[in-house]
Amino acid sequence: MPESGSKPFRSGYVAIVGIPNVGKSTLMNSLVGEKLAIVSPKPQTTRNKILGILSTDDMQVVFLDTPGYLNPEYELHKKMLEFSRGALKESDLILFIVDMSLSDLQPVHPILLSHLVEVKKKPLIVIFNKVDKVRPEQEEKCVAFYKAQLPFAADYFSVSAKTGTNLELLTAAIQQRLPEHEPFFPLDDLSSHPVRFFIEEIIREKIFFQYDKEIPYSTAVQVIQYEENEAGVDKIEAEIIVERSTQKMILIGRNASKLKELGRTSREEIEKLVGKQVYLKLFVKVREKWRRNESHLKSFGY
Ligand SMILES: Nc1nc2c(ncn2[C@@H]2O[C@H](COP(=O)(O)OP(=O)(O)OP(=O)(O)O)[C@@H](O)[C@H]2O)c(=O)[nH]1
Ligand SMILES: [Mg+2]
Repeated sequence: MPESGSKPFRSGYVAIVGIPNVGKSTLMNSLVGEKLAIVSPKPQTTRNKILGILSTDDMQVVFLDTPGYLNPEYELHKKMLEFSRGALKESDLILFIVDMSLSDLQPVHPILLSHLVEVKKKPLIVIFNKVDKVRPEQEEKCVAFYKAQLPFAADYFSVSAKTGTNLELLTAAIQQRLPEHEPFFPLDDLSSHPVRFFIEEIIREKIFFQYDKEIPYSTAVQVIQYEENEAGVDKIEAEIIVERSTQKMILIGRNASKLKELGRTSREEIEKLVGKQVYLKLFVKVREKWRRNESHLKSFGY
């Protein structure tokens, strides 16, 4: 076990949960100090449980970013809820995130509440996010509302995942509540997902930014080929799966202009990730109603 003077080494799993779009992925990225989870202004960006690791001299926090809680409309949503529930079960500590900038105060989502009840022995920290966006009156109202709903919470923090306000305080509070344990991962690891997973997520993020309406929600991405070339450019082939041929046409665009643009923005970020030039080829494929189909969901990693 790493030694740090007389301080015991602390290590544990920390689940980050809440409804969509409240800033869960932004918070994990800021706490870890690296962009691991994709972020977009649209809800339901995150679909998996995403692991991000923060290690210091005397602690290792294994964050589990999760899909936002919602009322499930199809099988994919049910899988997303199971990822979130799984994260809660694996965790030693729970961060429940609230978006203070939302104009109407909503009670804790009933499914999330039921999942929290299942793990009620674990310490819960309520995080009031987007403090940079709200006036003090709104902050006070929001804090009072959720404190009344979750009086058993171990702690409460107002933070900005985006600007970093109060994140040091939050990190200290997390450390205090982690069990004494040796690190679960090598200290310089940032995550445990393979590079392919991050490449798929990067392409999905670019789709969230480039397309509207149902397109981002009807899309899955799979890397089907990754050919490393020591001396030259790595070759990556990825499939974008949509539910209907009309969506395929929108994705590709006139003269393939949209797909080219998607390929360019994705490639630029993938190159930053792998630290070298890559050649990225995108294919678009239709798999009718894949979001409702168990075997498709499985093969696309859900
Ligand atoms: N102003 C402000 N915006 C924030 C803050 N945190 C997150 N955001 C923005 O809120 C939006 C949603 O952020 P995400 O991190 O994707 O939210 P999420 O909770 O992971 O969303 P899902 O994955 O869809 O459940 C993005 O546009 C972020 O830039 C914050 O502290 N302040
Ligand atoms: Mg997210």
